Amino acid sequence: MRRLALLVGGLVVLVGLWAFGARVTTAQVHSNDADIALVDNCDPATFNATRPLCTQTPHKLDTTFAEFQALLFSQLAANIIGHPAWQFSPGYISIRAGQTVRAINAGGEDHTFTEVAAFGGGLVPPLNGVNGPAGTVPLVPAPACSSSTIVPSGETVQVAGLAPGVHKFQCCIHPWMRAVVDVEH
Ligand SMILES: [Cu+2]
Repeated sequence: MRRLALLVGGLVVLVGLWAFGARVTTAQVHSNDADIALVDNCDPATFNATRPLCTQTPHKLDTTFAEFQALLFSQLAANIIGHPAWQFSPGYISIRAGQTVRAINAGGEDHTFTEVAAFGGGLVPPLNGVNGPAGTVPLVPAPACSSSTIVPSGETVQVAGLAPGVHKFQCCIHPWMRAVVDVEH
């Protein structure tokens, strides 16, 4: 229950920060846009047992909360690995300067698509490894996560005006969801 309490606390903080976010806006579809899907496989029946976390989608999502928790940590070391069905896909794209990146939440849970200077933890302590197995070193939240914007299930955001070079994006709820956007010079 302690983990659940922390989770709720983290989500409250996250919702409180919803309104902020720099170059992320709701999307207008342009054929030239590059797409990254934010995906998960949350089973509504078990994820919503204590509070609504998982939206029913047309595609049946069926990873139970217990299955999600079982794959949060590596079996080889006390590292956060996260369930592999929670991911940014693809995890790397190369775009031309001036192209817009669209991040589409194709899963059932809330996610964020937040640019960070370096990959780090998110805003939900248990998902950073707090209270994890003995020996776990919790991830330190990425500073940019303090002003991240939630992308609800079924919604899309676009990120425009990325400078040439390498940009890192992560989910500030599930910090193993990551992607690199390489903007051509
Ligand atoms: Cu996420």
